[in-house]
Amino acid sequence: MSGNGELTWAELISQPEAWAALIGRLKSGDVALPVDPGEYDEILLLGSGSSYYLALAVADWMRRRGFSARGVASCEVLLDPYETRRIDRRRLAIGISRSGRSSELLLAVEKLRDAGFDIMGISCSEGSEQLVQADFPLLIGEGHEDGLVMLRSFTSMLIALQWLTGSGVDRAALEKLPDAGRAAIDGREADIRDFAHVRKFDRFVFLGSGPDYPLALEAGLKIQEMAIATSEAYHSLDYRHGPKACADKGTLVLLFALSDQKHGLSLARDVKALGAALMVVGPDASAYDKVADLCIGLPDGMGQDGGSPAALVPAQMFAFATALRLGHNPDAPANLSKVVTF
Ligand code: F1P
Repeated sequence: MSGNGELTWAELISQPEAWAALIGRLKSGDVALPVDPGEYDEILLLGSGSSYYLALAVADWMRRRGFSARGVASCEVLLDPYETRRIDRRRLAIGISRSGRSSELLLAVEKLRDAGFDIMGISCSEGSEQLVQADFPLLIGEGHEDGLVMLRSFTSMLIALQWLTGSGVDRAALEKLPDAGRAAIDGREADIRDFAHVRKFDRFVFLGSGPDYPLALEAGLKIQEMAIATSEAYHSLDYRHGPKACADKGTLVLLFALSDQKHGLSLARDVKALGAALMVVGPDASAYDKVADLCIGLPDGMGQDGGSPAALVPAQMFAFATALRLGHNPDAPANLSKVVTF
């Protein structure tokens, strides 16, 4: 292998500082919503790859705050005429794209515009086609990345949209994120790296519920992109309904701690009984101390109504360490390009 993912690692550990800078600009009003989503009957968030999972995460967040929001993959908008039917409702599409250049997104947005949607675009790339074409562009420069894998672009765009559509209580919780990120990186990096090497894991499962489900999907994608391994992500307890048949000693299960501890602990015990290794991430991760192999706590504050961007950092670090264990360079993943155009 040539290269040890230096660029990717630098961008991964830069997240707390990027978030702090972004939160500073959000507080000062320098970054503001270019349009009021409250004026619309329906909001459709769309993106591809990580940006699709981000669309799911933000749609979930907005729904819990009273908006009628839905997340969808750009390709579904492009391919399914139902998504672009004309109806008599005020509709806003929020296109999400780090590069602002993904073909599906640009084509999907054109169709949505023809169907009567107003278009907001969020991107980390200044002057990108998506931002130029949007009625309401929003640039999050702190999320800009030179690496291929989406890390701080994902968390920065998530924080921005959470802040801009959240309440005062939400914003107070978001302000704690830079410290939470630093604690995970400075305090737990060695534990996570060691854990990634403790067994020759060859199966990677990510479980989460509610706001954590999109984060589980994104965590699984990090394993695919960085460690060039297959991964699975499920709604937490759904793991018992078939997927657990494949679990064995080579299986890593990362569980985003459940809001209901009784069900969470019961699932954790089942996972361990299958022989898999278990990592738990979340505000009450310590409750899993006696069951899990590794618990990564996070400060409370986001409550049960928000997936914490900081919860992704341990999963990103695990994927990075696994990539190196398997001899892959996260700066140059096989078969992937930074932008998919056609
Ligand atoms: C979306 C994306 C990335 C992925 C890959 C190709 O990009 O799917 O998530 O890492 O390299 O593109 P974008 O539309 O957000 O720029």
